[in-house]
Amino acid sequence: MEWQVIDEKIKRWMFEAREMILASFDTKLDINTKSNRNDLVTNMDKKIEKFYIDHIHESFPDAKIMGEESEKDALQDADELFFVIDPIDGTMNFVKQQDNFASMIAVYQNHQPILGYILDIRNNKLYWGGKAIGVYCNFKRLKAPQNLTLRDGLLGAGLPMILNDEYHFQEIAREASGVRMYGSAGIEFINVLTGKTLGYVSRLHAWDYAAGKILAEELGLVVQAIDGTDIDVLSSKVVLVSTRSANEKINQIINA
Ligand code: 2AM
Ligand code: CA
Repeated sequence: MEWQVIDEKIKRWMFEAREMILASFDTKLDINTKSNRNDLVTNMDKKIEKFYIDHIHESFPDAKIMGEESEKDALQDADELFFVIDPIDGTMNFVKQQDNFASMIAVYQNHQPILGYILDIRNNKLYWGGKAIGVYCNFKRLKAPQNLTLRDGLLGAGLPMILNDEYHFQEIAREASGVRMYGSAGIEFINVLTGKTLGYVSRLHAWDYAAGKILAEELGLVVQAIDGTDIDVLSSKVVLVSTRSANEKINQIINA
């Protein structure tokens, strides 16, 4: 199938989802916890995921789907198309700030990643693209970010990395110009894609990093599971996305 056919539909669904999410700010959210008190799900996470899944089933009846809140097909089950969905990424920010959250979709064809989408809901900016397509913010093509060294830029991180000093994170943080924590993997990936930060490291599920990985690699950034395992199995792991130069330094510190 031509990627443009899939692309046109996904963009339409995502901007429609954005309208539904913005409209929900005027309603009372139904909020529940999942794995811990900081891991939230709302009626909107479930509604948007169902909205995406219903459209996928209708347009691509044979596609397999992995969604954060419901369906959990595996990549190896897919004959042709495989969709990875995070309806609302940064649910805590969605609830507490109504800002700094994203909606994300990644598409695999014949087991290969082909398209990634991260929609910054508040700013109405869709970061999208894929292999041999390039990466765009809405209609503008993004340039590859500068290959900054760890010393010369800001590093995004998930809080447990710092609290538990995972993988010598405190030493990594001291080497960087500073550490930033935005609370949404999607927003963090956008910051790395646009060169606002030189990297991001956090323990993530497949739906948190699938879209960002496709876009980051297309821009020459390096995406790695920090324990050295294969990242393409789409399981939960500590993921590092960064400039090539910062990746080398961070691995040096981890393996010292
Ligand atoms: P989510 O909002 O889609 O759950 C926040 O630190 C970032 O990490 C968010 O992108 C969040 O995605 C993700 N995350 C992954 N696992 C998480 C967990 N167990 N609890 C809270 N956030 C988690
Ligand atoms: Ca989510």
